[in-house]
Amino acid sequence: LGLDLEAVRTAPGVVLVLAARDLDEPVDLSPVHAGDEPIFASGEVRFCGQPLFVVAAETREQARRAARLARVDYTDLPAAITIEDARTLATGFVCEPLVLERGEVEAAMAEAPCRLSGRMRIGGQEHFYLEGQVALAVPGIEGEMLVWSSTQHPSETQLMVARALGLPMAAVTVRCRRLGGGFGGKETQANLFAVLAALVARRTGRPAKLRPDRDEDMILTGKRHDFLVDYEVGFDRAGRIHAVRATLAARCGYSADLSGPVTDRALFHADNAYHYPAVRLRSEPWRTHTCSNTAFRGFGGPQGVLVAERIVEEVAFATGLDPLEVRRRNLYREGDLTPYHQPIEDVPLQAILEELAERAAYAERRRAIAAFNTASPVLKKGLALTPVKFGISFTTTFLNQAGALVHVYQDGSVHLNHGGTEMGQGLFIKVAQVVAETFQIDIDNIKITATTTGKVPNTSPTAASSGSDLNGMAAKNAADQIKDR
Ligand code: QUE
Repeated sequence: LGLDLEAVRTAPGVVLVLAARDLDEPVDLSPVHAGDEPIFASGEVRFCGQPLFVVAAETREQARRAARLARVDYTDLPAAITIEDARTLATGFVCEPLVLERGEVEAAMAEAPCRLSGRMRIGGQEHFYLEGQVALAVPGIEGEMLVWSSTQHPSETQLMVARALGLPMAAVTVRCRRLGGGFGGKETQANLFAVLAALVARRTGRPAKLRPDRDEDMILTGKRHDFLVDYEVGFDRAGRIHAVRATLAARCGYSADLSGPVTDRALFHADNAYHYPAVRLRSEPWRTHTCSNTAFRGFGGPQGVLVAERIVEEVAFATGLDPLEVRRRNLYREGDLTPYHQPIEDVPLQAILEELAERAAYAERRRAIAAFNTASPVLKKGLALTPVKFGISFTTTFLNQAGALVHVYQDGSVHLNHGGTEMGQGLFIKVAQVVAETFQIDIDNIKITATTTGKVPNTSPTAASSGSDLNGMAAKNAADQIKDR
């Protein structure tokens, strides 16, 4: 109903206050669905914690104190907080649902000797990167902007800053030496802080740094998608699965962000390592009035895998078979088709699983645990051996590319730069090892330098289990070319 920022503007140390109405053009932060993610709420607040304005002051402490002085008048609207709420209020989807279908699922389900159905809830998760979100924007000559950002996706941060400032991408440089952890939480979510810092730097002509406190960071930024899954499985007394039907409903939050590819990937993993002879899987990417959920290690894959494993455990319970036996009997074999119609080739699953079961003494340990549990009324133990099929690389296939820039100087020292970001996973060392191996030199001769959009353009995010493969090959390609010359 109203946003009164007078007390904020006149607070000690305040240099600038910007709300939606102060922007020349609306600024949108949506990575995929344009117009879906305004930088500031105006008129309608779509989740508790959505940014309303930014305040710049001489010190961080002054800015934080001033921000508290805003006066906001609200009227409550019906809110969809959970997936069930979203269904009741019919808030709709943030993007198109996906359906994966193969075989005659209705017939196979009807003809299966046994059937069971269930519902499972999979919780979300906060990334809890040790270093919080942070950005520093420094205005340069002729409208240029240099941004240090804790981002897993410098090229997208560059694009967002350029759009917000009405600059060509060539006038914006985004730099990142390393992140204090990412886990998916800085793939798109870093953009907000970088763009806010850049907007302030542009207006004031001064460097601007934005570092939210942990609580603000947690309230503002997206998390792992929680899911509500309804499933039905047809099977026989030997524990063989005949048919699976499942709906994977996800809480996406107020905007699409990466929820499309996340919920797609949940379906791509809802078979885990098992052949479903007939299958129908559907995603429901629900819009809710909560923070916009985002990439998080596995990117929907873990949620999908849990569905398959719950089904296996239910079948084991219903048939009285050991769950490992149910897993064995349903493992993919050469020539099987996945729900996404990919033929399974070169499948080592069976051999790996048998070797692990043998070497880990699975059967003996299960027996020992059963004996322990019989004798122990309160403390209980458990043991599972679970295979995983995981699809590394981006489902948005054009993102499966990388670049590197390698210089060899007169003294033989090597300057290595590539498009990946280092966030504690050891990527920089791995890529340096590739270059050292290619040149047949000691790794001490290689200087690894900060990731910057000024050296390698148009990079993909460091994500999708692909950072080492993509950037390592780009660096190898560069080193090979230099060696050939
Ligand atoms: C893991 C993934 C994907 C990912 C991030 C991950 C993935 C994918 C995208 C994606 C899609 C569209 C975009 C974008 C990223 O991100 O498969 O920036 O515009 O398609 O951590 O598997």
